[in-house]
Amino acid sequence: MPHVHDNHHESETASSTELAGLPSYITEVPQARPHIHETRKFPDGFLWGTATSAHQVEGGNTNNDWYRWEQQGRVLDKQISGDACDHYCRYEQDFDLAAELGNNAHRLSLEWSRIEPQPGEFDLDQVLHYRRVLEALKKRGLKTMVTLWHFTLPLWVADRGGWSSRQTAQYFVRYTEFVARELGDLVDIWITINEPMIYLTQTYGTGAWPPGQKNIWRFLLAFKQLARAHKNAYQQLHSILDTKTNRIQVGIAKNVVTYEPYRRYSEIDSLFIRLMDRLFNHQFFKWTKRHHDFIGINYYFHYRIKYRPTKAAQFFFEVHTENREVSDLGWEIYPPGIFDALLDFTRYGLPIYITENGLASADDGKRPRFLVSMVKEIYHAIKAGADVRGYFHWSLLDNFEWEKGFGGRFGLIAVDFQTQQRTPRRSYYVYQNICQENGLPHDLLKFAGHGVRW
Ligand code: IFM
Repeated sequence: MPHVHDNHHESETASSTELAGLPSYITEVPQARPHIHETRKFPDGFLWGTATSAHQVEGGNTNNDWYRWEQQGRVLDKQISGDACDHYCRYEQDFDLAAELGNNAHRLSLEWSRIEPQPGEFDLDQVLHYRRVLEALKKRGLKTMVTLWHFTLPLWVADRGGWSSRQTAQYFVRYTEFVARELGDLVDIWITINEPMIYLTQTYGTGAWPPGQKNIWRFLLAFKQLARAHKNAYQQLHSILDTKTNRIQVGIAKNVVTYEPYRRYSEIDSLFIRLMDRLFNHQFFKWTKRHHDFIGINYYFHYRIKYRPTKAAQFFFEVHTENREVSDLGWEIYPPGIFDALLDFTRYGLPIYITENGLASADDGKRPRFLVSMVKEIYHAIKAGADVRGYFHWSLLDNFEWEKGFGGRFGLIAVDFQTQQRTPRRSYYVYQNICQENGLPHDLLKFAGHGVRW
């Protein structure tokens, strides 16, 4: 008798029951299958990378709204980003570590406030800096995924109303045009905007991020403007950079939350999560139809939601995590959610990149298993029909985690913020194994548990 296990989602060899109209990943009946010792291979050309953002790693960003927020003591324990990881100066060393990791791609963001410190005035020295950064990646054989805007606004933009002002979308397109002309030759994949819904929730919803205005109207205004900015930037990038033989790829990085009713049989919880799914996960795409060449998914959250009509301040819901594995930040760890998200987003018929996925774990205790389990789910999602083209782990380095300061340690590489020393964690070597093999070797799978559903 063969040793039989690992049958979770293993539908590729399973026999199927025909049910008219339903997709094959639903109709195919998972069956026990013989033990496979080979590496679970990913498609050729799959991108394996890590992701960072300028303000979180560079250091020395003093011309944006986050700097001012930090100076006002609005970050946990009044921390400031300061030198952060000093990546602005140490990027060569950091990219050596990314290359040694076996990565073939890297996602980073440009700091708008450096490139355009004053309205319409562009700083060519900073452009040259980013040119060197992108060249450093190319030199190491890494493809570049570049985010134009990752949460920080130049002070002059913030002072003119930020995203709740109609002008900001125009400023953003002018900045996009400049970057496309100056750096377009070094960018492989473009992300216009990072996590619009998280940004809106944290700024005009909870007020934890600048400008810290809890205001539903501004929330909606900014929502519209972000969608407008993305559409215009998308068109601008294509009109400048497309050639007869090459159409560039432009998208966003969308934080996707998978939802589950906390009270399994509660109709109100179920109804509420459908509403949340629609608004949080899909509304932005509805407003920006035909302006995406791929779907970028940042996956961190699985919410077991209990609807609470009395909790307007928390958006009418509670998220429950009791008896669940959580990260250092208390976020539930739920790898099967990435499978569900990937399959859900096949509805757009576009290629998908996982533009972020990661875990806060200072002692790295949970990250190796987390990583293997996530990659396993992605493997199965691909087998079930999702056109996934790449995985970017958040993050290469420990970094400045916004209102939480340096507390959430997301790095495959630990950073000592006093000495700037970098120390690869155990999970760095686990990821290295995956990247070098372009897949999940059996030994790793064994270590995470073959039959895992987390
Ligand atoms: O650090 C953030 C990043 O800026 C956006 N996505 C989620 C990460 C972890 O919270």
